[in-house]
Amino acid sequence: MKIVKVEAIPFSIPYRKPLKFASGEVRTADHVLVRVHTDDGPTGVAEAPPRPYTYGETQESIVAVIDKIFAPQITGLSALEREAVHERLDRTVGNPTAKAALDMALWDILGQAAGMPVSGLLGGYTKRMRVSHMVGFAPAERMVAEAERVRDTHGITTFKVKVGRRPYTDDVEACRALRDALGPQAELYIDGNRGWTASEAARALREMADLGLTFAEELCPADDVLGRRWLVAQSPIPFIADESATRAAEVTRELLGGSATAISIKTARTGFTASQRVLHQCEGLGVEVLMGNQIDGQIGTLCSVAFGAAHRSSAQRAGELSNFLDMSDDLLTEPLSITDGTLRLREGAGLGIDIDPDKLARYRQDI
Ligand code: MUC
Ligand code: MG
Repeated sequence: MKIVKVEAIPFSIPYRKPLKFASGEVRTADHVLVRVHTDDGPTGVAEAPPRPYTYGETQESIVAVIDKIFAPQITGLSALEREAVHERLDRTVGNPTAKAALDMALWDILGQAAGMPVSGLLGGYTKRMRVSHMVGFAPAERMVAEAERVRDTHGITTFKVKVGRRPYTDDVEACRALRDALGPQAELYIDGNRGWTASEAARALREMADLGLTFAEELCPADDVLGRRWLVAQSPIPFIADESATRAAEVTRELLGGSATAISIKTARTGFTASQRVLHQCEGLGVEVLMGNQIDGQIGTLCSVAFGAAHRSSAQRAGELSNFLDMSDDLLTEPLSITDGTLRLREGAGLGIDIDPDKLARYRQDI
């Protein structure tokens, strides 16, 4: 189980339709495939999605930090020495998705070695999760058409609506159009990706008070410390911290500071080890969690559902597991599919990630 080699392979797969939101947009999945090889058998696999507007990482920086710093630091350690691995990774600040991919690849190794699914090792709560779909910026009628298509094709009835545009009334209009079209049984919540000021967000929330929204996420910048506390104190619905709470200490700061009342867990940034800490922290504090999406491909989505389905608290709510639907292709030999609004776990040992070598050869950027 000794780590003998770590690969960081950049690959690029275009989206059929870009996803636009207040802090950026994604047109191509410029991700990094991470493979951790051991001396006596299993190779662990995961992917890291660069999100420069959220974490400062790029595809090039992820490859560089793994090749130049992390791989030399962890080579020679056993896959069973996860705490020692993290101690070494944490000598470098930041780089959350690079660290998370290494963590999840180690869990994949452990699952394969034990002949057991990672989701079972993590907690084994359920075998499938309800799926929430993210609706990006577009004119209101196109957002409605997308939600209806996703509902009719995949049975999804929970939608996270991207907001944070100016004027904020464009988003109020889009949310109202979605509620009118989807009816009262659909679950809607909003994510501003820090696009509004606290006062714009407060007005928007007031004007949407009759829409039955479940949550509001990151409506204004966490750096607007007092403005955000003021906003959260008057929010009629739980306020989710996403990019403001990317590690356990930030979760503590946001919750205890009154700047958030629910937490988005993203395995793409906290892997399984640190995601479990955040989840337990939230359970202990009595705070709701949601499985978020870092605009993951199918590999990342398999990781999210493995974690989300493993625990009672993360399986309560629909998880954001559908962003891969907009990609023109992916690397798995057997593509994921969402049916009846749910995504099933992969059976078998480890994470069940089986990479198609022809697809990898077609999309990799390093040869
Ligand atoms: C989300 O929930 O915000 C967009 C930016 C990011 O960091 O994650 C995505 C989705
Ligand atoms: Mg978010």
